[in-house]
Amino acid sequence: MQLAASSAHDSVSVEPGGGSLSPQQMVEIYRLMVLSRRVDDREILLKRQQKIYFQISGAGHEALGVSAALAMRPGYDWFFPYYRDRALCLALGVTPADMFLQAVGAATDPASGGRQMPTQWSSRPLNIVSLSASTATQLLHAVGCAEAGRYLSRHPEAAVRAEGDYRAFCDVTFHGDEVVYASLGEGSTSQGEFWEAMSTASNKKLPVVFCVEDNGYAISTPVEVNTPGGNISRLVANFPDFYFAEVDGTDPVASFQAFQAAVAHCRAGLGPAFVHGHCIRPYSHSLSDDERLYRSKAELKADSERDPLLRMQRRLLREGILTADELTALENSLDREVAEAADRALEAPLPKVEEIGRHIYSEDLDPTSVVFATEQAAAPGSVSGGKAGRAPSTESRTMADLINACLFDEMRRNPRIVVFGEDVADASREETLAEVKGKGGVFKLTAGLQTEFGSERVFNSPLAEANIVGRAIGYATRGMKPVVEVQFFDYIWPAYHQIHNELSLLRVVFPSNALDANGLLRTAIRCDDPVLFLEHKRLYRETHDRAPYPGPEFAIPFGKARIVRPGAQMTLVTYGALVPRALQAAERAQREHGIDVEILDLRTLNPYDWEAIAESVRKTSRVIVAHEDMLSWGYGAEIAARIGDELFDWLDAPVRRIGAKDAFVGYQPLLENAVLPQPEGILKAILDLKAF
Ligand SMILES: Cc1ncc(C[n+]2csc(CCOP(=O)(O)OP(=O)(O)O)c2C)c(N)n1
Ligand SMILES: [Mg+2]
Repeated sequence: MQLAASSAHDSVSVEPGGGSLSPQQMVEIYRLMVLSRRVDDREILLKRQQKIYFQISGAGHEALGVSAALAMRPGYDWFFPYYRDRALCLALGVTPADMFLQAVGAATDPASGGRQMPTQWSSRPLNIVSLSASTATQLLHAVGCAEAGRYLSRHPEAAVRAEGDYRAFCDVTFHGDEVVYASLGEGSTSQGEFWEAMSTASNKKLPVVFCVEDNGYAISTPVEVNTPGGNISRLVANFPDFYFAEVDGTDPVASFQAFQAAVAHCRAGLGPAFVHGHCIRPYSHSLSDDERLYRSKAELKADSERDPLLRMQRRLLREGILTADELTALENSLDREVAEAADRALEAPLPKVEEIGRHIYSEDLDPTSVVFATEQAAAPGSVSGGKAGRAPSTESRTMADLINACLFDEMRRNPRIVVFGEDVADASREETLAEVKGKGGVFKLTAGLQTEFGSERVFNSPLAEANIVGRAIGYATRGMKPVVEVQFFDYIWPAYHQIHNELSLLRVVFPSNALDANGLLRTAIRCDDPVLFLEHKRLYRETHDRAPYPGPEFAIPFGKARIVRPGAQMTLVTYGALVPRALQAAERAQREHGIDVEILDLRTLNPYDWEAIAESVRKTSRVIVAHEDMLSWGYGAEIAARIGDELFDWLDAPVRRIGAKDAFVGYQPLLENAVLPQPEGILKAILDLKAF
């Protein structure tokens, strides 16, 4: 048996043998390992009987899972496991009954009420954070979770409940020395998010235990295809401040000792830990896979000899901890427990179809509600913000200024807000701020925030967009309010995996002017849902859309369009950068052709103000939907289709759309203008539609 452990700063040897484990603990470890395997076996049976719809087992990984759980504290520490972690979850306190309820998709499934697939573990009381099926995405959440725990322990005032925003519904707990567990298979270490998570955990000395459960295969792909040299431990060995252990993951005692040392390192604040456990995968990847198609008989036989259950059983007998009869009695009683739990789950009530719309957005705070309708009440006031903050003023400010002002206001109000992203800090090397002005974002939206709120609340991220969004999700898990910036939309795609599969349900906001940007950003920050806040860089410093600073309570509810220009003969539905261009076109249409166009600025794209669209179209009977993005498969197609569907009887002409040509936006202004919609093109569409 190969046992080794080392860290960048010290060397810890792990001794063979039971170490500090008592005979009772050894029996308990075995009980949990067998329980895990039996739940898998029963689920496999149920799947074959078509009583459940998916199965992927934790077989061969039991020793690692149980020993990790025993080294940690359920409901105190935090857990970001992956699908093979059945034994971990059982050892933390998830019951076989909970697992079967999840497998049948029962209404009473405590993980998600039949929404998530089995093995997408989740338990609020145990701090097991719900996961998606994507491999390695959750590692960045673990990092953000650890950062948030550290922040809260240094700023306990941030944990206090507050009225007036999402904090009224969002309790925060922290202890100061909690550890975060994050696991993955060896194949998933190829994902960029694994390296991004390791980098940040190392850089910030975060208390995250990374556990690589190395069963040698990623479905049919062997380890050496994923990992240069075939051993992930060798590749990560130079990350600073880590505790490293490479263990036989079929041996629960060796694994427990490695986890104990790893957890101690993290709890003491020395940095993260990396436990690499070599285990086996005796049941193929999942029930849809047959490993005999790609693994040799000799290899399968060698694996079966390392079965962790078998090895532990032999050990208990050899060390006289249990007799053969006692072993049999234990296993029989587990069989009965598992069979009963499965039978009960099969009788459990199924979810109500009409409840599928629940749990999509916050049920506590609705950003479309009147709580956020303070538009009328707010009066222009003194300008918030770094430099201008002291001087009362009613002068017009740009969109960039009013976004910056809103960030200042909200950060002053809510100590749970952290701002991070590429180049958002004034200067990462704080000492230089004595002599330099500071950067504060490539568009200066975050200028001065670090100087006022400090580097723990405003800081630069690595140049890695998934890292920014993934860590933000981890912060939010702890009740924090991350306001993170992706520098340019062109580079949002590395984060898109996180946005689509992890954040998933986003409100989408696209302001067209300074005042809207201020009020909508305030709502975005105070509400309880994830919000994608899109800012058009061309609008940041435009002259036409400026506004006085409206005060620190000014908010605009989502889903309320703005009538930019009332009109009687045609409706133009638009948003963002096309609002000013549409206005130019509409004014020319009035002046030169006597056509009276009503312009609606949607302001938020999800939710969007269907009532406002319908009311306007019923009045005008002609409609154009215009946006700057490409026409094909664009946002406008959805709006146009709905108008055609629901307002057909009111229309006197087909619904028209305006969008960018299906081509790249050229660098040469001539080419750029040819691709993006211009006022002349909008005017032409207005004339065509009027003449129809
Ligand atoms: C991002 C992503 N890509 C592909 C998949 C499909 N997939 C699911 S499991 C898996 C193999 C994972 O192998 P490994 O990380 O070694 O874990 P193991 O299943 O062996 O425990 C793949 C390719 C996925 N779930 N997520
Ligand atoms: Mg694997």
